[in-house]
Amino acid sequence: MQHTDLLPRDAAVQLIDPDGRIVDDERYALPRSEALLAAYRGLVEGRRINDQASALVRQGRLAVYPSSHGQEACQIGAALALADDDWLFPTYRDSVAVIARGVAPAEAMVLLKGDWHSGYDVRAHRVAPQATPLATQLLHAVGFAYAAKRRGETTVVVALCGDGATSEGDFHEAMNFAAVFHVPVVFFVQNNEFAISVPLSRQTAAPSLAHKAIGYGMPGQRVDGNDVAAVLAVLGDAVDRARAGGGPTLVEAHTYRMQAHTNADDDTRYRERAEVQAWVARDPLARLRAHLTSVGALTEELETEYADGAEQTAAAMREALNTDADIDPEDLFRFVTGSRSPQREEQWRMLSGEIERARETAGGAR
Ligand SMILES: Cc1ncc(C[n+]2csc(CCOP(=O)(O)OP(=O)(O)O)c2C)c(N)n1
Repeated sequence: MQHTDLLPRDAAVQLIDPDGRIVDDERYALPRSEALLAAYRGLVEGRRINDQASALVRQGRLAVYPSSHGQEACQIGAALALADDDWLFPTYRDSVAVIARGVAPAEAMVLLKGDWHSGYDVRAHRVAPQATPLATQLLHAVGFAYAAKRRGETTVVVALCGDGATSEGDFHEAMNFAAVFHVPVVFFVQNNEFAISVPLSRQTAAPSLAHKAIGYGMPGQRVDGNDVAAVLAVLGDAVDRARAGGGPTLVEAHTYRMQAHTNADDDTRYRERAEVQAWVARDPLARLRAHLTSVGALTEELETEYADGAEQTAAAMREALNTDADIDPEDLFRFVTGSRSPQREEQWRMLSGEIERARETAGGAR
C-alpha cells in the first residue's frame, strides 16, 4: 500500500445528498434498496428511542440521557455493518446502536435510571458495556479483537468514540497497538463537533481526525455521518478489510449533536441557534426518506408500519421504565471493594443518616 493510500479524501464520502439525490462514487457502491430500507426502519426507531428517553428524563424516570438525536445514521450504520458474531464497543451516547444490535431498550437504559452494572447480557448480544470514561473502550476493543485474532477467529470489532475522546492518551495507545499488531478493529469516530462545550477546533490542529490514521500506519477515511448509505458503505469496507486480515481502519463520520450534551448541559451558552438550525436540513432521516420515496422503495404502508413499530418500542420503554427502582443504597458500599475502609464506613454512616432523615421527613409530611 502506498503511504498516500492511508490518507482520507479531502471531502467526506457521500452517496446520498441532503436532498435525497444519489452521488456517484468510484470506490463505494450505493447499498441495495433492501439494505437501505432496513437502515431507514432503524433510523425511525432510533429517533423515537432518543426522543422517548429524553422525555423520560424530563419526567424524572431517567437521571440522564446522552441523546444521539441527529446522529442516528452513525448509530444504525455501526450496528448494521457488523456480522452477528462481531462485537460492538460503545460509549454512553451509543444506546441506539446498542439497541439496534438487539438489546432491549429498557435493558440498555436501567443504568441511566440509577441501577448499577450494565443492564444487558454483553455476551449474548456481543455488545460491550457502554463506557463513560472517555476512550477506555478503545483499548478494551483492541485487546478483545487481538485475542480473537490470536485464537484464529474471524471476529471484527467496531469501537465507537467521540471527537473529544481522540485527545485522550487511551485513543493513541489503542490506535498504535492496533496498527502495529494488525488487529481486526474499526475505530469509528462520531465527530459531532463538540465535546460538551469544547468545539473541534480546540481538540485538534490536524486537517481532520481521519488524518491521524496515517501517523499510526493505518488507513483513515471521512464519511458524511448523516448519510447512512455512505456510513454503511465505508464501515462495511473497513469491516471486510479487517476480516480479511487487512488490519485496522480509522473512520471519521462528520455529524452534529442536535441537542445538549445531556440534560445537565445548557448548549445555548456555547453555540448559536442558527448553527443548530442549519443542520436540520441535513437530517439523516429526511434525506433517506426522500431518496427511498423517489425510487419507489418506501411506500406509505411501509412508513406507517415503521412508525407503528417505533411507537410500540416507545410504549414498551415507558412501561418498563415508569417504575421506581428497587435499589438498596448500601449495595454501593457492599460490592465496590472487598472490605470497607474507615472512610467508606464514614461515608455510609453519612448516607444512611441522610436516608433516615428523609424517611422521617416524608413520614411527618404525610
Ligand atoms: C476520561 C474522562 N475525562 C472526562 C470525562 C468527562 N466527559 C464526559 S463526556 C465528555 C465530552 C466527550 O466528548 P466527545 O468525545 O466528543 O463525545 P460526545 O459526548 O460528543 O459524544 C467529557 C469531557 C469523562 N467521561 N472521561
